[in-house]
Amino acid sequence: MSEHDERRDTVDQIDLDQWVKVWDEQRTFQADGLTDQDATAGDDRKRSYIVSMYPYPSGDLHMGHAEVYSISDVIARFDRLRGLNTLNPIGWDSFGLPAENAAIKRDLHPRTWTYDNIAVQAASFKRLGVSFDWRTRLHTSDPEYYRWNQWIFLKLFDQGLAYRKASPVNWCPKDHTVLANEQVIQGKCERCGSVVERRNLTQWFFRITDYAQRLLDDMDQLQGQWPEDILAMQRNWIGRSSGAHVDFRIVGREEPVRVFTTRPDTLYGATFFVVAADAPLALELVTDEHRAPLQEYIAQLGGTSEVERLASDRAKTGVFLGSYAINPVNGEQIPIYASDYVLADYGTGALMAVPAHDQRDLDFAKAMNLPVKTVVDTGEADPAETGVATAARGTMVNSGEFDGLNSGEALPAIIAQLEKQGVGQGAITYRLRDWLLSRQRYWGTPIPIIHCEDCGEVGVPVDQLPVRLPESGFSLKPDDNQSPLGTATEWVNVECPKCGKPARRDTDTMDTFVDSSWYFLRFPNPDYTEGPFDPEGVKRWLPVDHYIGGKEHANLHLLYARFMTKALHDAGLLHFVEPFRRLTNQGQVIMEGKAMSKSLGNIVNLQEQIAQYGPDAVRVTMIFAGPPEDDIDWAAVSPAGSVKWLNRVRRLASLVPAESLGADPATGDQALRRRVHVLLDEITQKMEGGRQNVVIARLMELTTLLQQAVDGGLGAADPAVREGVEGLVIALSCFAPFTADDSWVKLGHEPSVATTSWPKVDKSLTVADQVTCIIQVNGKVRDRLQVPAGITEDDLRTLSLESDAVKKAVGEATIAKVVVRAPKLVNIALAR
Ligand code: ANZ
Ligand code: ZN
Repeated sequence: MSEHDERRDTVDQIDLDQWVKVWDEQRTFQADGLTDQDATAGDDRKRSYIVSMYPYPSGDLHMGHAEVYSISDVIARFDRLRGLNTLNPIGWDSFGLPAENAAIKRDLHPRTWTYDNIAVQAASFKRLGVSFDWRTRLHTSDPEYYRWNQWIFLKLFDQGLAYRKASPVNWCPKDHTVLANEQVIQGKCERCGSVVERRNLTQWFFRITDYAQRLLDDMDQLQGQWPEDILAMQRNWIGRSSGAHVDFRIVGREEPVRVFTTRPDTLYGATFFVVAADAPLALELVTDEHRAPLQEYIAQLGGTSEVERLASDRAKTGVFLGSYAINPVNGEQIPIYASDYVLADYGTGALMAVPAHDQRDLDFAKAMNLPVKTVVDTGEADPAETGVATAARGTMVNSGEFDGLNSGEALPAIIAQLEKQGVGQGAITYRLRDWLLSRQRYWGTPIPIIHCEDCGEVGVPVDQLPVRLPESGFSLKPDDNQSPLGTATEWVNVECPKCGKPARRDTDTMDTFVDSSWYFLRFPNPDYTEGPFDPEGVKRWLPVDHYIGGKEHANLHLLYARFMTKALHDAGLLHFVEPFRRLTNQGQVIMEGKAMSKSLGNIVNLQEQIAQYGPDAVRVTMIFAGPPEDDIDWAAVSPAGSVKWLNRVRRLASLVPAESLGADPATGDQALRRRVHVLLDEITQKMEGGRQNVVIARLMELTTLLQQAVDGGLGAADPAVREGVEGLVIALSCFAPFTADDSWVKLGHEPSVATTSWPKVDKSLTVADQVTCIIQVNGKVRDRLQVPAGITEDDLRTLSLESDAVKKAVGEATIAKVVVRAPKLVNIALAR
């Protein structure tokens, strides 16, 4: 049969739209008691809240969407069949830059583009048969949603967790907006690929660094439930370092400069001092004579990413500032340099350089011809000669009173001495920076702050929320000095809520990561008007039991959502501190080994696949391709094969006659039942373990087994056949909902199969066959034991010697020999 015929077989025979209608009408996928909680007051069923990361409406759904929602849908459908009250929500992450850029290109309002795409995606989700509870639907670009973004912002603002500061930031010259560090990939804008510039700008931040330690500590709760690599990436991103702060006095300056070091034990080896060239400190420490070269150096810095700046294999550059720092432990004056290998916003933006024991410092020392002084003897060759810094522990040398100590002991001793002298203390630093959330674009949540000359930053009173985006009177075309909201003069100019004087609205909008840091809290009641989320709904459904989405969010979204959850918990609004109990990251759908991209021209169109093979076959193919975490190479899978299998299931279902409906399976063929139940048992276990691809393989086996039973003379009417086919169809409904419901009706049932129960495995049928074993003592039968047919000789020997009848027959005698013929006979010979 050609592929073309296969396609007709599926698409023509199953009326997809009709099934979507049935499920809608029967409210098949609605969680119980979502809106009317009294209705389930006495309901002690466990609840299950399955969330897949909500989509961005960039166009129609693509293959990646089909994959992630296929995976999460299997989990939700399985839970529902297992009798859990299951909530599987859907919403849209509908603010963001692409809408705005598309709108500029097409001369539309970003809203038009966005909501048109949402409508297209919603229809596609229905065509795919994803079992969402549509009552949860939310769009973050609705004023009803972003109002609460503003409310949360103000809450954090009141608690000092939202603040504005000037700092060097990443600026995309093409998108005309700042970018978070996370949005800069190898020095380029994640969105448009332009080389990112460094600019000193005043921006809004959330104080996520206050939560750095808790973000680390609470990972204990996630251990074993989140993929290990994601936990490692988060740990790395938070980047905890312990060491000391040391204050260096500066010659001719009142105020000392503080550095952070992880190696206070190397303090005697500091031979120079380096500050970040782009930190204001560099301009403070430079002498007049050296100002011009410094400014020239700073001018060349733009565009180099942090990763590149820190890279150890990068040639070191810098300029002398003409000033000197004084080493607090020995009073030595060391020259101060500015360089780009020191980051302005890590630690204190300044470091003591110990070239003997830090490779970057050594490279810089070589480039600038500065002295190298070994203070920890590690037994390795002299760094000054080899050019290789020694980082290991060793014996202290050239370090005054600490000489001879092991450097591991010297480290706390030096910290203690610094503390005693009031020039330093033990310290912990995190690589994590505060979350830069302001953006200079239109299509986002307006920041609800009014700037007043007298009162400063004043929060918009909550009863005036939402601060709606202006509908007109603004220009979407961004320029360097004015963000789109800044051009909306009428909207900008308001009265100060505190003093009534003329004031100006903040013209920035929030990064969409703010929207997505709490959306999962609102799903249980997206129309709630008393707060960002319904406390009752949150109590019933949160935290999320299983969160499914892409690995690309390991450092961004997941960290922000964890932070927001903790901040809202601290504000007394949540009863938990971690939002997602369990996390699964699906792989990507790729083509011939490569990520799909327009430039490679290898994009597989989801709608074409659905049109050709039907939604079920596309879903089954996605799942069958491998474990959820693995990439799927669409060139290596066979949707046509899936179509064939699904058609086999449907044919099988149509063969089972009505007369066996309701028949007791125990009256059917027991040999077939045993094999069916062994498979169903394994299928259940693999479902629980999340090995969805293995489940498909077993379901295919089950199909073949049942087909052979029918063809092989047992006949389709045997109650054991019906039992097997029904089990197959119920389990299949997690993967191929249209085919399963179509088959369920063929089997004589009312729809929907999704409202039935997961097949019950009869454990007595899954144990291996038993045989009777005869136990003889000196040739006389003394006992008969029921043993598994596959029992080992050792087990059988032990078992027979434990038999009471055998013990009695042996009495005080000594056993001379035990001959075991597993599984049927054991002969025990006694000594004479
Ligand atoms: C002296 C020293 C001696 C250092 C030694 C290391 C080894 P982590 O581990 O990543 O936290 N450092 C401090 N502030 C810096 C900045 N703003 N930009 C770049 N580097 C900075 O790194 C901490 C170490 O990185 C600090 O310890 C400091 O160098 C450097 F044998 O101080 B160390
Ligand atoms: Zn005022």
